[in-house]
Amino acid sequence: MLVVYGRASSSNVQKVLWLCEELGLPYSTAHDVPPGKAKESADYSKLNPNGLIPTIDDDGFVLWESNAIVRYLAAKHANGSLFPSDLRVRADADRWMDWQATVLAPPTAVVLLQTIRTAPEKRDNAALAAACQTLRDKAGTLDAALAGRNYIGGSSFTIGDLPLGQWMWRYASLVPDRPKHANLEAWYARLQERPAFRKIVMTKLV
Ligand SMILES: N[C@@H](CCC(=O)N[C@@H](CS)C(=O)NCC(=O)O)C(=O)O
Repeated sequence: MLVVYGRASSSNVQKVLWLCEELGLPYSTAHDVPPGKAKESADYSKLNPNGLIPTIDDDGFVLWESNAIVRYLAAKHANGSLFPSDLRVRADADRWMDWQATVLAPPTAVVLLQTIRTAPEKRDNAALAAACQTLRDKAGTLDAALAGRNYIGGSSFTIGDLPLGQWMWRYASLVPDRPKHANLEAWYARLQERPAFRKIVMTKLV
């Protein structure tokens, strides 16, 4: 059986768990450690030399890097649906996974650290304000990309929506004074209709 290593509150773990729930894949979880503690286990570091979560073990095949895991599981179990068979449709959706990881994740990490993980009197308010503003601007980029589309890859829900969707929950939960973005809000409402999104992503941020 598929084993997903990592705590369920982690943004990167949620991409994988959400996909498993969407596909109805049986899985078990392991290594549910508090934030910052993932690399404290020598056994876990043998699975993932980065000491980061998630990692999967799929009947002996060990893989880390959340987006690579999502691509692998979707290609294996959802080829032609969440993993589009049309090369250009797939590439279109897929690039948003990398965009989330490289463009959205760094400022989002600052916001998480400077809000729910830091007492108000100890916060770096300048860093927090700058990260929030970056995310408001990038939300505008995503809003424009969603014009005329139900999902980021087009009319159907695909792998591209998973990293962005977990980010959207954090953006909507933590960033104040968000500009009105009609396409983004309509897409977010569509995600919230999905039981797997509500179960895995719309949970307490820690
Ligand atoms: N690029 C990696 C990043 C993984 C990552 O940074 N995971 C965080 C949790 S979201 C982590 O392991 N932090 C250390 C910890 O929680 O101990 C991926 O996408 O899998």
